Amino acid sequence: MPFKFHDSMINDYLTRGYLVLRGIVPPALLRDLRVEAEKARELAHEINGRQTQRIQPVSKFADRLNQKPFQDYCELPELKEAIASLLGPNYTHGHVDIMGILVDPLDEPWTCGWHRDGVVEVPPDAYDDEVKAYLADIWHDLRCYNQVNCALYAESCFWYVPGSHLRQFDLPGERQTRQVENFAQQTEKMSNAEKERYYLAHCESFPGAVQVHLGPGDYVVYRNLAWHMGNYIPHQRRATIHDVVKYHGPSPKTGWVDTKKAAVERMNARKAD
Ligand SMILES: O=C(O)CCC(=O)C(=O)O
Ligand SMILES: [Fe+2]
Repeated sequence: MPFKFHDSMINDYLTRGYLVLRGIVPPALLRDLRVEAEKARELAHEINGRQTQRIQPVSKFADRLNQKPFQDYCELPELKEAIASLLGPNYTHGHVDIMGILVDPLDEPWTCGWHRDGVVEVPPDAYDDEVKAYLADIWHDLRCYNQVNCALYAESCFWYVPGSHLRQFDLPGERQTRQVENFAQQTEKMSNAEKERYYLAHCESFPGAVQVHLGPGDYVVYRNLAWHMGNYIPHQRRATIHDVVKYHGPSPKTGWVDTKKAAVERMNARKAD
């Protein structure tokens, strides 16, 4: 059945923080994208090692990857219309100079851990009131923080906490594990099956966590200030386009890089005291 946008999807996106546009990539384009994504997957492991989970951006590898299917994806009328219906004019859903391909690691299960994008860019000890105030100004601004996974093969790697994008504060049990947990050390002596179960338990134990199951050609757009994570298994193929929905207009707010830098300096000064 061809994809059809329903107005109720706007409410779903605003309240849950993520929305799956089921089967929005037509089969002919899906086939062409898979051909290039297979090459990208091999290239990712060739360049970044067997355990790597991504290659980015696609345009950097124009000598090895045919850009045409990715450009067609960026121009796809169904996606253009759906994003315009969801967010209004002046947004783009695909960019070859930003988009990556998320791929399965070859040897072992792996996870990136629970995080809120943006927040995770600041060390937990540096996440002080000034950083919070900066983010508070744009936290609910729909022009910012819209991210995308578009699955070329069925996959269930992505986990999300619906509604957590609506609050900047955390609830009991909501704890950043990306960059905080030493997963490699904790799973060092485990078999692959044990690691797989360990990481799955890590996903499931987070309060309110939902596993997002994507079919081939499904496009999930999500507020990435919400709690979310990726969980990767070597025997399940993954080739998923990873991109943002980008707003084209006056920048809602600048100075994030300086804000992060100043926060780390304040943290270091506190530690030196
Ligand atoms: O692999 C995924 O689906 C999520 C990746 C992610 O959360 C990130 O890159 O920040
Ligand atoms: Fe993320």
